[in-house]
Amino acid sequence: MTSFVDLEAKIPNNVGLKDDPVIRRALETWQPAYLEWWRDMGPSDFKQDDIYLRTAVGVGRGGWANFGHVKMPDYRWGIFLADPETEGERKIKFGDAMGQPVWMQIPGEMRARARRLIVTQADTEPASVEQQRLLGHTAPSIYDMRNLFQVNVEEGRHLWAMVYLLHKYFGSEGRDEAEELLRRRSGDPDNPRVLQAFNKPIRDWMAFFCFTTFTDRDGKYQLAALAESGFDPLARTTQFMLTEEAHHLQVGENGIARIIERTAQLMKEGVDPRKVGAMPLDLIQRYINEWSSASYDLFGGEDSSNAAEAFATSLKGRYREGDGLYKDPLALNQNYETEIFENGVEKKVQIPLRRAMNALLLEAYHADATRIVARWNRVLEQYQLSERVYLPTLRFNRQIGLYGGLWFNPQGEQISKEAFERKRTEWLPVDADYQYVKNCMIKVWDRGKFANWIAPPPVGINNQPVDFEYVKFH
Ligand code: BYC
Ligand code: FE
Ligand code: FE
Repeated sequence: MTSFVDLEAKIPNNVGLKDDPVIRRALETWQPAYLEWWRDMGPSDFKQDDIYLRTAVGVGRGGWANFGHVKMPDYRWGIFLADPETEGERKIKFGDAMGQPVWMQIPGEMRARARRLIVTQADTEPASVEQQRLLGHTAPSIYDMRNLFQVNVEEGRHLWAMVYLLHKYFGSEGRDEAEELLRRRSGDPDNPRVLQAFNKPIRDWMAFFCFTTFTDRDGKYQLAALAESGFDPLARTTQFMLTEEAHHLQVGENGIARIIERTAQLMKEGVDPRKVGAMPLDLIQRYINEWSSASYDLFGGEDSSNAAEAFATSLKGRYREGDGLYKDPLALNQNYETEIFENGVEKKVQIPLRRAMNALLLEAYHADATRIVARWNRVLEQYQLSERVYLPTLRFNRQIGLYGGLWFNPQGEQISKEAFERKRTEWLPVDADYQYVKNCMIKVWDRGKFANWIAPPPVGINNQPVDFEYVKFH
């Protein structure tokens, strides 16, 4: 079944806004507030410049990847839901409602929980744009600048995707939440964003690439879990968001790979990266440690009654639940085994499986991130260097969950607070690191030119050459 895509509307959409005047008017009222937020909190400057962006104009093959030069404030943020996979009724694939047809409206008893999940998801999108708003000024190339802005406009679209759900299915409470989403600010002590990692500063491009690798990857896993939802509009919205998310993850993975490549070239030539404004591996490692561990916390507690409820009510599934990966779609009468630490002694515990849904999702995430780090190490291998980067274990530097507030080394061995503090400057970035990286962030905006700390990409965007004019300055 293919939906009709209305591109002429004030708000491009494939959800039939034309025939839904109440919701259309509500969203058209929210639109100026959104644009005002974008002007104030979106990328600072560059508003008059033409950026080579892709814009979603449909959800079918290729439809979401239309490229052209656009001024960011003119970007066509639209509302797109993936088309239903099959004709007829989709059935719920997990939880207590398993086997029932998916819901086209949100059942009353699930309203509060669903709204909370949607607001939490929604809140991360504008937060990341706020966190990244100054990076354009120090872009290492116009190719990278374009990628930053592409990520930013799509996070803006993700906010639209969630705000549509709030307006359409959650009445006046949903409208209030949509307004609040434009009022909270990343890092504002009085009115912060909901989740911790979205209040951390993204100070520089190293942090940006780590964020898109590790924090956007939380997005991939959370969206995948929501894409299984019994609440059909949520499932189809998040399915479409995932197609955009893949690009954000590529930007991160390739960004760090290119930094490592530049560093490897210099090491091979016997040049100390620090002497020429490139990124030494130990510094890259500290950034990896910082952003991976901050992202682990985004999964919530390993043992969580919230997670159990979200699964039981068929609102949030496991990763690829619908692909039949799991023997028991009800997740009953099973335990998840993990280790806890009591008075410094490691001991095994059993968590009822439904309560361990956050832990399961986090494990899938960690396996994925492990593969990414292995690919980065292949770059070092290619340069015949013996040094490697690593991904810290799930226990390292946690604030939330079973290991929150305890002290572990990156390999996961429990250590004293004092031992951690002695090693802190080895494991996590300190002010001197931030200062060094800041000094390296010199803008390079000539076509086809790249800052000295990052290798050029092997190919350009959408079959364009690497030295294409990805940003036209005015
Ligand atoms: N920071 O039961 P618990 C993305 C709270 S990223 C602050 O253990 P639960 C993107 C929690 O709210 C994807 N608070 O965990 C990436 C709860 O509070 P209450 C975002 C936290 O609730 C890059 C209490 O602690 N999407 O898209 O099962 C760029 C106990 O929590 C944190 C989603 O997160 C934290 N890290 O899990 C742009 C999906 N962790 O109820 C975009 C929707 C926990 O006691 N959200 N708390 O007041 C969820 O599924 C869940 O809310 C969470 C938390 C997985 C986040
Ligand atoms: Fe997003
Ligand atoms: Fe993203």
